[in-house]
Amino acid sequence: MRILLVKPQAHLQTVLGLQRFQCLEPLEFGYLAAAIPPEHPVRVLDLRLFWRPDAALIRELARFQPDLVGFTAYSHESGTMKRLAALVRRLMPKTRIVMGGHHATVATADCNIPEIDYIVRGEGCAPFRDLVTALHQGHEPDGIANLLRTGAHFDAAATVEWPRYPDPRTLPLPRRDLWDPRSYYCAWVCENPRHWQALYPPVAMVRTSYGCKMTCSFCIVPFLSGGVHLPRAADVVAEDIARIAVDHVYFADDENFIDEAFGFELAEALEKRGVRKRYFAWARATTILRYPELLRRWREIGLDGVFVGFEFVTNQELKAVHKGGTVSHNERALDTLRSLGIACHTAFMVRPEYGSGEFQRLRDYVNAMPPAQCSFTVCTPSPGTADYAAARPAFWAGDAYDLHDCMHPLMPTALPLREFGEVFARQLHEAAWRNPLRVERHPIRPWELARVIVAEQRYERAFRRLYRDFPRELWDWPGSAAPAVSGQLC
Ligand code: B12
Ligand code: SF4
Repeated sequence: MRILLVKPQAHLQTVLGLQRFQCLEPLEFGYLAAAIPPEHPVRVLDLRLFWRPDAALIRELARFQPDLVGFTAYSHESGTMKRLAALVRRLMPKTRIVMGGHHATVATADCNIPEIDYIVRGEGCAPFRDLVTALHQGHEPDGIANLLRTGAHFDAAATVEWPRYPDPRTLPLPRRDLWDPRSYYCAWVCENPRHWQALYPPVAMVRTSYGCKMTCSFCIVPFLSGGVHLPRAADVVAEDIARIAVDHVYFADDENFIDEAFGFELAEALEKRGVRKRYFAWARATTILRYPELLRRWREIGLDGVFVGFEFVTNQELKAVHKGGTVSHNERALDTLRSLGIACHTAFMVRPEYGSGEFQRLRDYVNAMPPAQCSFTVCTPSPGTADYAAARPAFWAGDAYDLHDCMHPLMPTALPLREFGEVFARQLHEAAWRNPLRVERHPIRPWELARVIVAEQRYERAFRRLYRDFPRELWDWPGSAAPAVSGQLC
């Protein structure tokens, strides 16, 4: 079986703008490739890296002649993924097509189209291995857990339950030989950078655990993980990290430090092996406050930055989404990180119903904060959550998965849409000046400085033009009285 694994390129300028700051490895394919018997040749085609992605796919199909093509997609990429699946079907009618990843898991019925043969929900290693084995033996897969056939065989009842994540200790070490590690990067911010330290180093991605014990209502993770945090074996993760060719590691966990014992165990395992890398992790404010010693330990072994979901600047809003923390927790977590010499990436959300007053409040708050890297998204419940089901009747146009990038408001905005994007862009612009690298005037290599300035400009422009992704009649419509629009957005 010749297997081609394809990651689509996003169509939204907001996501492409974000990609100018970070583009991380297609780790999902490293796991899938490691799970199947080695006699099957596998190639990874990451279309995010191409100027002309369709042409790149056509070229690769002609060269490699795959028997099986696998696509992955977040929801905002689902339309592109379907279009590419149709292209593969047209050019290579005998090639089987399988779809997996986040969108396939949370919106499985949306992937039940003639251009796709199989859908894998949840963690993909075991179902993918069994699918490859069945096809290799010349029969259609049947009775494989979390694998659905499409069309007449589509089993809608099987999509009702969430797929349970397997014990991460059963997962293989991901293959990292299928892509060039130098193609992946992240704008790397730290509190005390070395002089002329690279701003855009090559970055690898590692998952040390899966899931989260918390229940924020907009987030899909509690549904997928059943409210459980599942770590991999510490020595296996240490081995995974030790094999990585580059020096910087971005963790793909939902929450890195929520399990204190595992956090210490992994730090020990890394130190014992003499692994010396720089790390970027994700953690809740409450975790940072609960386990400052764990953060200190990780600082010692190379933790440079932590992404913290601040979400909102009022306790009322935090309570409404069951964040389980307060504004004061956020502020103290930021102080704790800074006192440890760890950079804090503070992530805020705005609501579609924000007017000028709420945007001003957010601006004032951010401007009064100690220096921190800031990012902003639009609070958008994930497909599959109860919040999503509750909000859906108010969406501009049904599910609109193609706009689900947590940057496009899916519900009518209080400000006219054009103004919403403008105010959002201004917020990004001002917050960029709060970045520790700027505030503390760390020397940056001139070409990297130019690169980040262009990235900021493009990202802001994407928000200024965000209204163009919506039908024209919505562009200047006062949000509160927005008309119901049917049909496809974007
Ligand atoms: C790390 C991460 C990122 C990284 C990027 C990772 C990358 N390689 O590009 C960063 C921080 C940049 C990021 C950005 C964004 N992210 Co993100 N991200 C995650 C996170 C935490 C882990 C994803 C991951 O890489 N896991 C590690 C790999 C190994 O696991 P996996 O992807 O799940 O793959 C397994 C299975 O899904 C399956 N599988 C996957 N693909 C395929 C394909 C086939 C053929 C098969 C058979 C199986 C299969 O098998 C894989 C192997 O185990 C998830 C949360 C989560 N728990 O999934 C959110 C998540 C995927 N992100 C999300 C979102 C919304 C975004 C952003 C739009 C947010 C924003 N506005 O900034 C951007 C979009 C970026 C983009 N370019 O598209 C949402 C997706 C919601 C949705 N319905 O699509 C999630 C679920 C977060 C959430 N809580 O809602 N993200
Ligand atoms: S938002 Fe973060 S803390 Fe809340 S449930 Fe999701 S992963 Fe856990």
